[in-house]
Amino acid sequence: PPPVRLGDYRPPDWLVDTVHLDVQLHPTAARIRARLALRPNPEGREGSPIVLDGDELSLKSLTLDGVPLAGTAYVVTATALTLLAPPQRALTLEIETVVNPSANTKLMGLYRSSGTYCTQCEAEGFRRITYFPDRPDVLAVYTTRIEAEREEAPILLGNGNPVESGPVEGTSRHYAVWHDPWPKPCYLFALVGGRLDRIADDFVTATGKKVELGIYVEPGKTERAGYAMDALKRSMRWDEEVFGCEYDLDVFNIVAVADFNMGAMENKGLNIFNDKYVLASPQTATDADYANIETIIAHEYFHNWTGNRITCRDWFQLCLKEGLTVFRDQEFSADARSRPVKRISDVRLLKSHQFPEDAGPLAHPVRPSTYREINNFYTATVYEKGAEVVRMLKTLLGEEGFRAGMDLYLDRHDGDAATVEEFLACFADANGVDLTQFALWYAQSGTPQLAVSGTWDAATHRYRLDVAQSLPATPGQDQKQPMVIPLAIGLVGPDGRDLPLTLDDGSNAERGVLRITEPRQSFVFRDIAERPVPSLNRGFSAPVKLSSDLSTADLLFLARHDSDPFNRFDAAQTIALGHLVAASAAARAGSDVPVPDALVEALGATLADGALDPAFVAQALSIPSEADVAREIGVDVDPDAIHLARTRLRRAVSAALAPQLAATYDRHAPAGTYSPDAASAGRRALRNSCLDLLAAGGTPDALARAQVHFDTADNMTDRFFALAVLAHAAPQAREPALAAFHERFRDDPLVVDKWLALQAQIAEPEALERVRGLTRHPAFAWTNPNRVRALIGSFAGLNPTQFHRADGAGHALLADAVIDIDGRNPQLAARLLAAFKSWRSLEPGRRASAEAALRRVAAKPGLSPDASDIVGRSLE
Ligand code: HT7
Ligand code: ZN
Repeated sequence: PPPVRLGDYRPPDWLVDTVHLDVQLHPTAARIRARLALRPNPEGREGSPIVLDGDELSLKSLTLDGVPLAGTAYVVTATALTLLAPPQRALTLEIETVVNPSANTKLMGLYRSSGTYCTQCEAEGFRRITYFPDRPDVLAVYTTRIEAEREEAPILLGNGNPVESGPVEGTSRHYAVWHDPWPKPCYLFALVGGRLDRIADDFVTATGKKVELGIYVEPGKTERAGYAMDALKRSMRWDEEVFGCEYDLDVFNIVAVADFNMGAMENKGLNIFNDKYVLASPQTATDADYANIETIIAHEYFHNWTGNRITCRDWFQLCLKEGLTVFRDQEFSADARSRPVKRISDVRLLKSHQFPEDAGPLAHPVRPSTYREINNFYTATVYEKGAEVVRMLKTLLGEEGFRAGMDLYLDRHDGDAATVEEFLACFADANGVDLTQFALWYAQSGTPQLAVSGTWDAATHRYRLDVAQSLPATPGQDQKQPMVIPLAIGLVGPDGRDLPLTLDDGSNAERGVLRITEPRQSFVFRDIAERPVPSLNRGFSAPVKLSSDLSTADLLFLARHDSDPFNRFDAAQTIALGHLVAASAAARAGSDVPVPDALVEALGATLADGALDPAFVAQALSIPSEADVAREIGVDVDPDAIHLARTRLRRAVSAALAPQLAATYDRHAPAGTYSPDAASAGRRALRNSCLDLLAAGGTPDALARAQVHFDTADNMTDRFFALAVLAHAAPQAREPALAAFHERFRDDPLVVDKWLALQAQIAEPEALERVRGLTRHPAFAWTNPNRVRALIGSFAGLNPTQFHRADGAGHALLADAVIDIDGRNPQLAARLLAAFKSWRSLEPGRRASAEAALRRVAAKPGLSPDASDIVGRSLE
């Protein structure tokens, strides 16, 4: 099919006011009767046919206003049901379809997960349930009657509020009716039927309305749902307090299922979750799992306003709900935990996932202008860069201006299917500003580069910053225009204190933010009596690649004194990265370069600073990843050389700081029973970082410490961290530890996923055979996305030396897996393929094997549109 283009958008020709669904659940033949009240759209084309989307549906009957339609009145194809010449007035269509939930391995539409019936409709899954105008700008009020065998599905859930339920007289079946009063697009439709346990709670909204809350999980797992419930209630309160958003139904339900293509889904009043992001107990979940649960519960809940009450006009506007909602969940977690640490980890995620996307063949704007397969645009660019764009809006407008814009957006567009332009207009109108140039952030792909240099004039006490911006060419975009970049800065005096930012004309850099709008700009600050060190892009105020003329000594100074915690962290990372790039080149040439004293000094000073938050110190101690170094090198990348350079650096740091690391480790011994709160998690993170760095030295002492840590751990965070240390650094201890861990958790699939993922990341040549062997392990299932992502996804995404093996076997393994998976679950296959996104930056030999693997996938007969879109763009 031809690509879909933003410029071709036309309003729908027909609207749907109400949808009545009667769903008879059955394992292989679920019957769906849909009654749609349609009317011509005054804004559509007059006299048009009714075109309803469909996919893998079996049509059983069709009536118009109660009269069966003649076979000549409509046409059914593989993708649509078209009523050729319908009367041009309000009318009722009744459509009966049958689908096979058990055979639905794509996990889109109505499917079964461990026997539970569930649905996934975003982006285009509703058309796999019934014929419908499956586009987000058709909003209707839904009433759903669900019927099933009581034995098989005692729980029946739908969107909105429960209306009635009861037995179907004279049968073993029962039913439930749900009504959702809020008009919604069909991608937010959901139903669930199954044998599930529930934890219940309630929440009283700001205006005093009581909401019944339920979290449904597989039988026997309710004890693991408590943290998710707590996170949900905190999210509901936060959204009232920070954005004035109150919940709008009598119930809010969450269901956790084991087979799910993504993290979770924000269906109105009935969120469906990958169980990985609901279930947690100290024995089975790590601190990172708890943090993810908190974030994702919040994210899906926040969609109730940003996504559901205000939805997207079309799928090009995806960032309107996703970027904004990620921004909101980031802010929620920042308020719930440490703001600086949250910012550091969000930026690390952005740099590791979005920057490579922007730099490779899959680069696309935050709001793309064309797509072949919308499922492939649920990307780090739309989500994470989309959130950064919203954050920049806040930085430019200030706290109050941003809130005024949000208030206007929530008020003006409640009930709408909106666009990015409409979103920006609210901020422009509320603040009396022009955001035309800002809108380029949505349209231009690629990561802007900022080159900054500073000059201090001792005679005039002036300091000048020269800033140049550029944006590299990206696929389909050769010519770029300058962006508006909010550059938060500080000028740090020799005593470590920030100097006043008074510009030459007497004005102040508002809130410490410079507005970069031109290709080249200079800013002159006055009354600067001593040479300052500039702290640039504080808090990562703009998602740019920044280069500066700061010396290592300047960076070291910032690492010690910057009042901005993000830049304190970043300064040491910049020193480490600079060294690793040089050391990788040296390793490739068969030599070595000494580790800069400045780096060891910076890390040592951070470790020694008792005033710092342990979670911050843990982040600061992390040496940039191999992927970070590869990205920095950019071309002709040799993963083996990078690995060697990084291993050497970690060993050197370990040797230099061993006594301090051991002392810090000892000082952070657990006190009391496990709690997932941020402060306790921070202490564990620091203790584990110390253990990791100590073990990088490979001394018998350090490895013995890791073994004790593993043997005595009383929670999953410590146990799994120690297992990882042993698996990576202690080949002799590896197998017994892995076996003991598996033995203990063999019946717990989410923990087994950790075990699979860890083995897939071992940076040794045996990893490939190990991964192959694990695909035959009884714990592994090609049909479960969590298992596949844990094993195959971790190998391709987190084991650069082995995935990019010089002999091409790693690339071949991924190609084989994708070819196999694609026939069952194209979305999963396409997501795995994205591991090739930086293939062009590899050295020639590896580049050739990556290309061969991609071409082999491309040549597979019957390749899905999902996978063929990714290989096509990757090879362009
Ligand atoms: N809005 C959802 C995105 C989504 C999805 C979720 C589950 C399975 C398939 C899916 N396709 C798209 C999740 C979110 O971002 O909130
Ligand atoms: Zn979302």
